[in-house]
Amino acid sequence: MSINLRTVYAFAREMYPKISTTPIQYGTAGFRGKAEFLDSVMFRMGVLATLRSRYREGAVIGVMITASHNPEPDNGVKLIDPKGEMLESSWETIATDLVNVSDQELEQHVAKIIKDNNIDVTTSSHVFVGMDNRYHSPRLLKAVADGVIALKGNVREFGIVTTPMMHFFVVASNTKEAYGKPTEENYYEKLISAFEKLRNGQLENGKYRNNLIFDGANGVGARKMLQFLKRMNNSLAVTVINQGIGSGKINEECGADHVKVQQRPPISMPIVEPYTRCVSVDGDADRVVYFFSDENGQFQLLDGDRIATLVAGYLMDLVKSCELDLRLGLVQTAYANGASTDYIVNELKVPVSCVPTGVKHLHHKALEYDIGVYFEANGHGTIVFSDSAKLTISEAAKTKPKARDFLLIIDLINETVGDAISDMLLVETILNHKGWDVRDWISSYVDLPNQQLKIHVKDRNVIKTTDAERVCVKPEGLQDEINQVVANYKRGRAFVRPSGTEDVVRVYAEASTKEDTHQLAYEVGILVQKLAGGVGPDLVK
Ligand code: G16
Repeated sequence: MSINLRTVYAFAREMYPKISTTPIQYGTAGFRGKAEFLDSVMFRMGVLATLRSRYREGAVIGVMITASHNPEPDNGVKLIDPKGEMLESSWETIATDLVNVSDQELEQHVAKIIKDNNIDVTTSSHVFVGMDNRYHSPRLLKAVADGVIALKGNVREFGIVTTPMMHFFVVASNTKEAYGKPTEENYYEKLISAFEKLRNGQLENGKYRNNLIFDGANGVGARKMLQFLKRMNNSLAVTVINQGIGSGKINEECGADHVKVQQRPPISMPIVEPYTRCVSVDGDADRVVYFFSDENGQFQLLDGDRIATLVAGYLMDLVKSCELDLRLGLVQTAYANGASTDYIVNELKVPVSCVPTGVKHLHHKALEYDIGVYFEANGHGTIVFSDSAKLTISEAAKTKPKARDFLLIIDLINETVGDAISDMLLVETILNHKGWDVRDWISSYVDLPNQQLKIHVKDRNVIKTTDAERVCVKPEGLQDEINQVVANYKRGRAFVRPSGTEDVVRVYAEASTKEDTHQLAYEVGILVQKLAGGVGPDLVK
């Protein structure tokens, strides 16, 4: 097969011209921005995915069109490597350079990528593409597909799917279906079958009630949850709200990010009994958080840290009761509530590590354990099992019924990436097995009050951090000032970092009381405005 790089330029010039000269950078999870500026980025990512597939000897590379938790006018692209991981970091630079060259330089630049990476352009290449339900996603999907076609790659479109479904399809295909079949139907089938076997007809147990409110963030997660319910034998009673029908916008006053950051319920919440389990996913259904209202109507959050501790505790019990010699570890980021880390270390006695924000970092670290549990506080996470751990559990399953449950738990988990629906089914299984309600779950430890702020600055890249983003090294002096402020608060902790998905600097603060936390977040926010080039309105206390 011969390819003509002139075609890449022709497509770019005629159909996907680069209309913005503002440099665009690869962020926490790929490229994000206003949808109207993304056509050329998408086309070029189709080109890149094709080259990456050839570089990886024809393995399937995934491309997901989504801006996940961002508002509806935004869109973005997440690239999926052959094992389901996010694009390898050395290729992030290649991707950034490729989206930033001019149309005139494109042909030469692609030739350079091919040469520098020794890519055999005569081999076959396979790219899977899927999208969320934003109104501009189909247009952007076509741009990706054209990028693949321009280099004579094979493209398979999956239509509207969640991000974790795309990761599942990529891994299923690259493992020659050992992980499952790369179809939507098989994805449902695998998860539902494991869930229903684990339920074993026991819909309620102890204080666990079969009743759940599901906030779909008006995104693809709502649609797919409805598809799950159609195929489930009434094994889980779910009311889906924010289904994306009518005027509701994706993530607007709903979804996991809204619930976690604003610490309040989503819009359109029905009136429910106190302590009813409610769950919120984000726009592409790779994050999930739980919440409920107590008898005083007080909102209570069960975020990614809570899911991580629940899951880690449950898996530890399984390891012990099956008498397995497996090392379990937990991975968090700086956003993890200090109380959760104390609980993991002192009560669960599980080793815990802290890495920078972004599932790519967490996933990588989690692979160091036999069983690696990773969750960001925002609800993004999963559990990964090493091949030898799976073998050990399979061996044990020959004689121990508990180990057979363990194998079903592994089937229920989407190991390829955080999967809101799979994580939710796992939490439901654990709560059911334990006979727990949300009161039991939340009582394992008391969260420190915490708050996040978004600060608008002229250039968020002036902020540089180290030590898993817990220390700010630039602008000079900012960390010293933060330290001085934090020292005034009991159990105070705060950090700042540039977002990799939005044009803001994020501030995180926690302290022993709510009032102190608000004051601390406010004071650190003011410092960022002062020392990092704040723009826009002053912070309101
Ligand atoms: C993405 C990443 C997450 C990260 C989040 C926020 O989530 O996949 O790992 O926590 O962005 O990142 P930042 O603080 O850098 O903006 P999503 O759900 O938007 O894809």
